[in-house]
Amino acid sequence: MSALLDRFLDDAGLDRVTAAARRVMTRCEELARISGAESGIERVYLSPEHARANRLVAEWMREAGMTTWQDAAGNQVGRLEARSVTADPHVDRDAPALLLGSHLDTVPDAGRYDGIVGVLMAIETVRLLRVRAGDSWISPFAFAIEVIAFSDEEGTRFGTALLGSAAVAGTWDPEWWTLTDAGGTTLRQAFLEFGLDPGRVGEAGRRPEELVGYLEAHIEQGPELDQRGEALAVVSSIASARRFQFVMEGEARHAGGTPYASRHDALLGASEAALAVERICMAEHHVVGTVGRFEAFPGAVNVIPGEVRFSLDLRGEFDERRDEVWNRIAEDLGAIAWRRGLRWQAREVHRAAAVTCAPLLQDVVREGILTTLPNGADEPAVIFSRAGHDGMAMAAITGVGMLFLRNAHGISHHPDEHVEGADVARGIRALAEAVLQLGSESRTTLERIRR
Ligand code: HGY
Ligand code: MN
Ligand code: MN
Repeated sequence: MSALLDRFLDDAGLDRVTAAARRVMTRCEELARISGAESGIERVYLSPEHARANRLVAEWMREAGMTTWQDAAGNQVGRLEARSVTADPHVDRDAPALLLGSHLDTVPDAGRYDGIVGVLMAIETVRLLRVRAGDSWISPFAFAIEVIAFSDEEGTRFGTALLGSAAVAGTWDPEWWTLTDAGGTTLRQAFLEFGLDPGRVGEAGRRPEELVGYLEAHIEQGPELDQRGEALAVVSSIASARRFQFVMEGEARHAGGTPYASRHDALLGASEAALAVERICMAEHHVVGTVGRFEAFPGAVNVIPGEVRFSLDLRGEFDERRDEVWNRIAEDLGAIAWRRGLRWQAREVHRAAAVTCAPLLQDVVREGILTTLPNGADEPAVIFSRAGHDGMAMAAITGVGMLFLRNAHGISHHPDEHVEGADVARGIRALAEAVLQLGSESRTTLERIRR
């Protein structure tokens, strides 16, 4: 399929895409070395590693011709101004921006590509599409192109996710300031220690009219593309999410002298609860529940656990189904606690609605993927994302689109996470083509994206 990109690039076009993919892979390795953990990759919000990664990515953004800044929530941003439609090659600094990007933060013991590869592919897309205007680089379109490296998609440090993108979307919740990390540092203190002013977090907010849309490339974090033998997919929607922190309380007693009949073992109660989550969710389509954190107190080998603190990550393709499943889980927890003479409480620490990707952005991602396939190839895969993404927050102010890349066996949130350089090259081609397709749309069409 003749691609706009082939006409846009010079003869060395394909070599430039290959070189871009190689740079992405090398830079994923470089970022992987910025970790707060003794071994493995861990980069959390407002940490020294977050600051180091921002500085490095800002350098790469500037090298691609962008002006850069760190916003009031610690997101790293780069911008290529729009070409003026009135006078060429003048620059239109007030034009809305197409936002490309992903996140730089990670889970503990993370892989190298979750989030990171999307940020780097976005920078390479800018490098491929930029045009000269005097002594600076600008976007070839009537819209600016920005790359944003979100700072807390995972929620690893404070438990609630999408903090960086929530600030950009203007949905920051002041209640979050009292969230604490494992060491007891509040989000407010962490802001101050990072050099940010909590009182100015609102300045990270973007107005809908400032944006054309948000388009993110990301690894699938599931096995579907690998099983289909395909490299890329259009994302149709992103699963809704709810996260809870539980406390299950019983009685800490002597492990030897306490008869079973008088035990109120919080660990056994919480274990039954975790198994109930699995049983209830497995009976559902497109609802998944995971107990990822589980701590027993006092944690001595010869003491019956008097308290267990555990988490629940619950997702569903549709908010209503997810909420019905939550109600059934809560009922089961009540019955387990009653039968075992335990008390339980749950605190919801995160909630994000399911997001349907904007039709026009799905279309241009599909067009982009088609240009990476031989003529006559089947339609590209269209996948519902069970993984959460910053687009869930960004949907509050603009249209969201996503391009998925195959990652081996769908392994993610693990050091074995892997993506092939050849698939990254295909992904960059598809992303650049999608942006060019948007560039050929009229302003009124583009304004429909965010509705
Ligand atoms: O949890 C998720 O789905 C994403 O990787 N933060
Ligand atoms: Mn992740
Ligand atoms: Mn991610």
